[in-house]
Amino acid sequence: MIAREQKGRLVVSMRLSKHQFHRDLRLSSVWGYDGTVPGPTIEVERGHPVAVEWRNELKGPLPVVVTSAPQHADASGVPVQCVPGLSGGTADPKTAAFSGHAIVHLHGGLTPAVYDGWAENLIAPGQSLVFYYPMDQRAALLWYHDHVMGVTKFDVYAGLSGLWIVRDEREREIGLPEGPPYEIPLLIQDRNFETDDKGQLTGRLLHKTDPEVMEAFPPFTVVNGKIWPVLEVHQAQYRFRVLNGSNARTYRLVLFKDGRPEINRIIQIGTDHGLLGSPISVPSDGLLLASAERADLLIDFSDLPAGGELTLFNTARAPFDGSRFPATNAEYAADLDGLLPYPQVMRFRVVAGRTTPQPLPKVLATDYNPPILRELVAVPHRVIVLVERELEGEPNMLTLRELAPVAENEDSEHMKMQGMGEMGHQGMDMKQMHMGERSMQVEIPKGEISHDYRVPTVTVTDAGQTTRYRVVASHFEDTTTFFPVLDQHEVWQFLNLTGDTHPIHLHLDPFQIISRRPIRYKIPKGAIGDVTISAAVELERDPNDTLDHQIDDNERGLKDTIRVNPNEIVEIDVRFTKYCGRYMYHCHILEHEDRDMMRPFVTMPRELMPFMA
Ligand SMILES: [Cu+2]
Repeated sequence: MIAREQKGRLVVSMRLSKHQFHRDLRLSSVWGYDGTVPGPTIEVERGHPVAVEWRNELKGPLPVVVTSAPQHADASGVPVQCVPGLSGGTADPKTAAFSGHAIVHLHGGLTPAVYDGWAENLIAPGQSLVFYYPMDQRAALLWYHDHVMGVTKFDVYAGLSGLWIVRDEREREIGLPEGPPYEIPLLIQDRNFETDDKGQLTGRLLHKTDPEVMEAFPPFTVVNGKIWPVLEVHQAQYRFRVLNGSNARTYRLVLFKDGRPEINRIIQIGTDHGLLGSPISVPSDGLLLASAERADLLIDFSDLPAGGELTLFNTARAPFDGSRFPATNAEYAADLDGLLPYPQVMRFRVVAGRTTPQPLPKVLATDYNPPILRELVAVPHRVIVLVERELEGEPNMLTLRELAPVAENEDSEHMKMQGMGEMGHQGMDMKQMHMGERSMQVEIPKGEISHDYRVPTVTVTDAGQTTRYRVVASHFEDTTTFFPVLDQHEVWQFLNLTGDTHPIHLHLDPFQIISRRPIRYKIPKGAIGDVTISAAVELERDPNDTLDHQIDDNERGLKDTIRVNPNEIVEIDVRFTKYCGRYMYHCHILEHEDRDMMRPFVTMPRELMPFMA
């Protein structure tokens, strides 16, 4: 769907329809944009605004069976998420009652707040909204997808996602392939299906979780709506626009030929927000893409004989925790415990028709520079911890905690907020909680140690300097605490206190990574409450930590989604430039975002800040 050909005015209808994920599979009911999976790819030109009328013509019920299986593994020890069928679970009646509320977010779009797809501004079935996209942004692969509060994971899984390509003159100067046959988008997702009484696949989509894993990691890899497709390619160089559009799964893609990885056949030229400064090779282990991350790749098939075949494998375990896997073993990456029963993603089959690749310039993008660290020392810093809260009788909750430094004279004020004002400072002792040879100081009432009465703080120790923080917001609906001023650089620090990698996404402008460093931390038992957390964090390596905490070359571009691995702090340089209003940032694992790893921020013009209440 090329916007220019329709004078920049597009109509996209969300519809219930049928889709065949594989030629051997029965038709699946889906919710799709224009009824297709994925939705139509929308192509726009930089600087040419586009208006899209998003029509909600969906009909319920949700075309996905949702279940949580009673056991993590079946009688033979196979994790239930690795196989089709409900695995003893019952279909969730609440999701079956959905009538089809929707809201559309253009991921990566520099979009005014009213058109950004706020998660609570729903379009009911039978309603429509016209969203206006200025498209004053560099060429990049964006994507549009559903973003409804609490149920994004089901709406996207049902089929509501599609690609959106912004084009510009810089790409044409470089001579990059544009459109078919040599530019091909690859939208990678994973899906599972229900089975009937005889164990036969019915084609009905299945979102299955289990008591130990609250994210769905379906076994079948789907590329552009097809399971394990084969793509015929000429003896030529191709440009692949790759997006991980899965709910939760991270992919580490390894191109394989004749039993060996062919990592060097791939040149990466772009990331989330378009061209990198120069062409680079992908990491030697393979190309990592967490949910919502994109890569612009050139793959040269021009030296291969007709009939040659290459396979793209995924070697990333799920849930992904940053751990490595050698590319040479990609063929053998199948790992049931790692919820990766089939590492195959797709195949390329070379057919006759030779074209010599165009030489690629050494310089690609010239419109951005790396962050200048000395200029970031004095800018506003925001600290966010990622935590997993264990709950009795229901799945754990992955959530964010926004922190603010505790001023020395602020403690008594803070205790009042905790409903403990009458105890005052006199009733408190300073006791030390030991963690190895280090210690964390926690204020507790005289007498028995009880976590109910602890003043919750997070201490962060960096090079001997300790800063104490308190939680200022936890849930999505808590008070907004982030009011970034337009054009002001900020440093956002994400500290991961969980065992999984989280792809953190900021709406609106792209950002750049500043640093990725190891941390170690101690969370006292029971210290993660509904809105609180006590933890001691040190910016040094945990002795049990095996990750390298490196920044890959392909992460040094303009990003909108960044992986934060376990035992890690990631710092990003954030600057919002143009649009004021209420936006969201969140983990892009949809099961996390829905429960409750998402928070608002409000961008403001500087001159209005003094008038904010
Ligand atoms: Cu997450």
